[in-house]
Amino acid sequence: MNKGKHENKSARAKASAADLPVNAGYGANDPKGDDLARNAEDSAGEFLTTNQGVRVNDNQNSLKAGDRGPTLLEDFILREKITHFDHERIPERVVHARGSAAHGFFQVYESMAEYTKANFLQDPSLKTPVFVRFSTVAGSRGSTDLARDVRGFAVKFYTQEGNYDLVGNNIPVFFIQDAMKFPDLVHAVKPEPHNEIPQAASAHDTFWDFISLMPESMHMVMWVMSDRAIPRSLRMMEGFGVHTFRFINERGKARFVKFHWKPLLGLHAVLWDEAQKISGKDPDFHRRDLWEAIENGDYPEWELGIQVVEEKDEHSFDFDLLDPTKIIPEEIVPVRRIGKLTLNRNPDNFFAETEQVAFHTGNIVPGIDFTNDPLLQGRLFSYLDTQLIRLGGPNFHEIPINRPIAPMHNNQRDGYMRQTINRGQTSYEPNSLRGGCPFQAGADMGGFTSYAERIDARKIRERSASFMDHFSQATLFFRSQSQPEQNHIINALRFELGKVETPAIRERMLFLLSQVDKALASEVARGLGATVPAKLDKPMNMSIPADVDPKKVQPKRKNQAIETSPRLSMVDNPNFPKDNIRTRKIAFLVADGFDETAVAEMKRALLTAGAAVLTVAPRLGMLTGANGEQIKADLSFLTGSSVMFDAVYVPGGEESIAALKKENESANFLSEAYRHCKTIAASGAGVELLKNAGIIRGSAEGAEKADLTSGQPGIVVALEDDTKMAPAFLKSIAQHRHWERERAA
Ligand code: HDE
Repeated sequence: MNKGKHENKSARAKASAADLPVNAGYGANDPKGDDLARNAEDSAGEFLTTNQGVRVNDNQNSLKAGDRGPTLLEDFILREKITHFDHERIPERVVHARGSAAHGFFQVYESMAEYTKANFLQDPSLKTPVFVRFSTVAGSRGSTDLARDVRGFAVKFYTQEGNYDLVGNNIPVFFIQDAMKFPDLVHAVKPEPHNEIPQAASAHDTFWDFISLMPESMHMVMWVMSDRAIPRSLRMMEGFGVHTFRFINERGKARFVKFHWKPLLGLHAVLWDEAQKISGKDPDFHRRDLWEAIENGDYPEWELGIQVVEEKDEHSFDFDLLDPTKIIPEEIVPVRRIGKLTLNRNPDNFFAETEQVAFHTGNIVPGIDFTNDPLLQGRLFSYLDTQLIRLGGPNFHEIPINRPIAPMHNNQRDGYMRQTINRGQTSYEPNSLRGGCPFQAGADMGGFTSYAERIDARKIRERSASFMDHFSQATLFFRSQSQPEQNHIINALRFELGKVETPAIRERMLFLLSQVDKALASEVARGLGATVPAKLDKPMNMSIPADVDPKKVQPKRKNQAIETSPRLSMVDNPNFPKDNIRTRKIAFLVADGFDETAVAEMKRALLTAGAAVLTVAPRLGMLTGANGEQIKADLSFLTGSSVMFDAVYVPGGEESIAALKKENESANFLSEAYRHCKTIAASGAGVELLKNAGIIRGSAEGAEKADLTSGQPGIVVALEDDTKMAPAFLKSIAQHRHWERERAA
């Protein structure tokens, strides 16, 4: 009888998966998709019911005593509906509350058996399902996507050996070296406790107060003040595992490993002015971009990179491999790209999947192991613990998005919301009553064995002396940036410290910055109308135990193997050639009377190169071209804005340009795109609109005809039809931004 019941259940599960609309995305060869389908529901063609399955006849009115009478307590339908509603919220994540996620898969390029026995890294034909959640750190669940912040990059691999979570960030280092400081860091960056201001911003006193007393944070501070903290798209940023982990192969040999995610669309950011404007125009900018890319079939892709270090080389660097405020420069240990992550399916339900997914650094599989990085060690405790309060009990592993596709059997029992109906008399081990089941797996049967690292030490509460170089890599990062990127860091610091109200905090920060780079500190000071102090009243590092002599724990620089690392820059990074415009968004400014041929030809060229084109016009509705052809206005100057685009094109058509000239917004649109260093193109009468916006001055006809540029970088113009125009425009967009213009400005 039991067997029959079981069969019915799986038949029903199959039926419900099959009933789902085709676009639900559960494709063949997607074991996690199939697993999720067991819980998916779609009400198409169904009656409305209560949670008990009773059909509801009236969903408009509560049950009352008479026409205008009080509502009756007996109204179980109303009570059930309202009670459920009252309990719809769960606590948001204490950090990384704002996030967006997608499903996909990972495939290794070739077997990594030499380094690791992890099953999902052996067979290039194996597609491992993944769920990836991107996030900001400081803001609450409803905060803007474009806050200056670190981005979380958390990947759950549903491997055949169990779930493996690589819970990383888009910045390869962290603010602090020891988990003990994490609550302090987070309290400092979150809105201030007395007035809950500001939201999703580090630009306030408590954050910089803390940082100014924690010199170990200076390397991370450089990254967070750089353009890395305001990505153009979640699809265009790197990811990093941050800590050093271990790979273990079948023979038990261990090596150190650092993980990287390299975006195939390149590495791009927006400007801070743009970020702030996007936060108003479209606070969901990153979430929308990720969602739309996947809906359009432009599946985001990253390559998984590894830096491998032999155990014997553990101490051969000028930093400690266990220190999470340090990178291994790629010039010293190159990154080998070993596989590809593709995101190809949006979640069906934000709450069920993106909100309820529970990542945990402790979720590892045989072949991967931890190191003694003190930040990682603390995380190993924190992630499981936080889910207990956030998801309400110990059974969150049963929530569909969290359950593994690998079989799961143990003697853990009961607790709130237990779903599994464990059969049998025993819930302990060893047992004889059930033949010892479930039984332990030997290492040869895939049983996890921890790496037998030798430990021979005293129990101490101390920071290793090998962790004390807080500035060298901050300097390396700053000096590896191009001039415009350095300017952005300086301006970001001027902005952030400019919002700090306590002069002593600014002063301490200026002193710390002077330890990174003297010119950086004096430039920031100039913007703040302050001077860099020659010394501090108190020791630099105030994050020290009560009984330790502060002098003993002050930062010490070590000689560095390299002076610059081009792979730390976004502009000059040899890993990311600026050679494509895939999925970039281009605005066409048009009005009635536009030049149809120019629009059609430029659109064709852009679409062929994988970009997206949207028309922006004085009003919505259909627009009629000079020869009577019609196109739809996708956005008006009210609903569209230049900050939502990567480049702008103004096609000709006398009437269209005359109409656009009358719109103040067209000049704003263009001058903002110009200020943000974006590529702007115009053809025929369209060139007039650029003149109208003050982008081209006087008559530039000679230059325009000669080289299709106005003599200014990123401004492509042609007075007459010119077949070279589209290629010139495309090449210019691929550069992403033309920073020379910023300097000129
Ligand atoms: Fe986290 N972190 N973290 N973190 N973290 C959380 O877990 C924590 C750290 C990261 O999309 C929390 O489920 C401690 C570094 C990501 O759901 C919590 C320490 C890195 C996410 C937590 C760190 C991260 C989190 C909050 C220092 C980059 C979002 C909610 C010892 C390598 C995952 C939750 C998602 C989330 C603790 C430091 C990445 C409280 C104690 C370093 C991407 O458990």
